[in-house]
Amino acid sequence: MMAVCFALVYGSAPFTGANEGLRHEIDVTQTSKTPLLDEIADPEALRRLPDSALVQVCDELRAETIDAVSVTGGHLGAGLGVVELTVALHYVFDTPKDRIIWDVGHQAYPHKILTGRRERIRTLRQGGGLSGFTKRDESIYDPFGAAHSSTSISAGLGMAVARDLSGGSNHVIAVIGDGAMSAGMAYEAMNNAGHLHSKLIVILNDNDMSIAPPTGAMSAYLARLVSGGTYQSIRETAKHLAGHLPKFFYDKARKTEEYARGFWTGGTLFEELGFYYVGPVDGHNLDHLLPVLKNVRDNQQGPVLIHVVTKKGKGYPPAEAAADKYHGVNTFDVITGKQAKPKANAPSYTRVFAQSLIAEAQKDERIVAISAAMPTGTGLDLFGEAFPKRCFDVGIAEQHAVTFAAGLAAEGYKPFCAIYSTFLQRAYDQVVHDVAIQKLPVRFAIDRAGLVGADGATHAGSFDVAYLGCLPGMVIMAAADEAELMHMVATAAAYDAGPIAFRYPRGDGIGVEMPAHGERLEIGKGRMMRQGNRIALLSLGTRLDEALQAADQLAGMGLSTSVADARFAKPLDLDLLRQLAHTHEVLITIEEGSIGGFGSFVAQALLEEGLLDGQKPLKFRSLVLPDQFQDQDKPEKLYAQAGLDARAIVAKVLDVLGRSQESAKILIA
Ligand SMILES: Cc1ncc(C[n+]2csc(CCOP(=O)(O)OP(=O)(O)O)c2C)c(N)n1
Repeated sequence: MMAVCFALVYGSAPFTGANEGLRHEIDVTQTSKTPLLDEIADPEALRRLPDSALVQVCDELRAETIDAVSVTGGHLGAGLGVVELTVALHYVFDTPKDRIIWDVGHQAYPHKILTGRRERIRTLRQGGGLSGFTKRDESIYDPFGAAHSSTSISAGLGMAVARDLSGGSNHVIAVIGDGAMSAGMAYEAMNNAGHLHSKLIVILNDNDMSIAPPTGAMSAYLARLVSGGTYQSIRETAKHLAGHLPKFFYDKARKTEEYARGFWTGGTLFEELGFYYVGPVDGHNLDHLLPVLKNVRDNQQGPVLIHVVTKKGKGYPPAEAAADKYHGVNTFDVITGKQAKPKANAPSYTRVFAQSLIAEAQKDERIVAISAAMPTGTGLDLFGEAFPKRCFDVGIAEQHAVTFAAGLAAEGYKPFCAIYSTFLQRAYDQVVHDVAIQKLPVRFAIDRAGLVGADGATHAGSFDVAYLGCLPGMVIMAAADEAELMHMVATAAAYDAGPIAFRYPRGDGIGVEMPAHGERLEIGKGRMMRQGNRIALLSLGTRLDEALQAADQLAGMGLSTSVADARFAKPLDLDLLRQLAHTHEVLITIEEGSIGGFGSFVAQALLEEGLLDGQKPLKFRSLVLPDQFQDQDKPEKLYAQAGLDARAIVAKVLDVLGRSQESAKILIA
């Protein structure tokens, strides 16, 4: 249905070039009016169609993907680029018995549509809806969940070895992008795969894009392969590979020469790692894709890497024309491609970070900035414009980013490592071993702290306070608003005694007045926001606003409430803690983080200080994220579920005071 609508709007214009061969041969789109996608309840149904129907399936699938994402927002460009590949893989391989593992998983919307999830595709990334990534408990066609990049080859190799150990015969296919191929994990996996010689198929989906244009030598190397500079003729390659391949394999390869230019070229690096390299193959041309995949399926002996060249955003002109190829989009108008812009009353935290850092860097030329493939997401694109030589995008390589920063710090530079909370998890040993133990003053700018909404559990910044707070010498700040973030950037710029981190959430600030410049905060000192005498709310981060609202409501109930902003999770402000503990009946901490973080540090300090076992015991509680992974939804809903909004804070206070019936009523209302 959607395909028909889209064809009406665009005619056949967006689908140029890709499958001209098949299109001319059978001309399915012109002769058939019956939509095919409606008949494809699962890949079995797809496999019952003749080859000649697949161009039409691709056209409909592309249109359906565009229409769905126009309603939900989400990742669009990556999925559009793999429409033909998705159809070809499910057509050639026997899924779900054969395993397809999509790296990152953000390109899997067409795969979801083909694998029984079309009915729910317009619930993508919504509360209770489909995940924006692959997810094991969502479908048997998602054999491995993802969202963080560069895991597919390792997971695929594990599955291939499991198959070998149990005497199975299924195929395992890992589809990984050229961006994801910049991460160390991919090479660790290939190195191991070459050694184990298990039958694993890696499809390198090379669209010459990450979220931003890819950087680094690997990207240049792939470009050289694609540009033809290293193309070899099949005969030369056959000679080169003689002795490595079954005869039948390159007999087939020869036959495909006329339509698969460059088939069996010398993919030297991959070959050195123990893979048979096949490609580059035009990933939008089914005439090329199908025989290559069938050959590999039927003749595979060990690990094979198929280098497929695609275009991010393929087939949707606004996406193809966009600088980011519509990597991630808001809801949009299908005809114009114009995206809805949420109204913002305040600059985003990311922007405030970038502008504050630029201001600091103007004063101090030792400040440098590092991003791991997220220049726009972290705001470092702005820093890079201001200081091109002092800004480094190292690719999807968080581990390297951190140790690279440590090296810069060791030589007296002031590196700001801007990495989302969730992605910094990958570099934990580097934070411990290369930074913290050596007391190197690396500044960690931790964006997307707390719950992030539509991207769900894989992207939630839940754990950084817990995993950094246990490290000796680490200083951790959390901004309560955008002005605080500005001060924290200044504080980090001025702090040279060791590692320092500051966290801030996704999205817009709350619209506070911005100071003219950032001011250095006293390390380990919080601030009183409101003075009361019975209840004390001690907030870390942007829950402060909810704590203040809760204090208003509590005051309305006759409960005098203090509110303090801790600013620092480490070192703790012990004076502030003592004062709150001595002068209040109830102390409650609130944070956008997991158990084991700020609340746990406060509890430990209260115990150590003997503040919980005085004559009149203090009633202490700690509000943290629940001990479960929360699926995607609107952040405010997730925080309400987590018991971290004003209403839940009030309910908690009443509960602590023994007024549990009133508390329950508030929570039910
Ligand atoms: C460990 C990690 N770091 C950063 C990201 C953010 N991220 C998501 S997709 C992406 C780019 C992926 O590029 P590529 O693999 O080429 O796939 P494409 O989107 O081009 O299809 C990045 C950097 C991530 N998912 N995981």
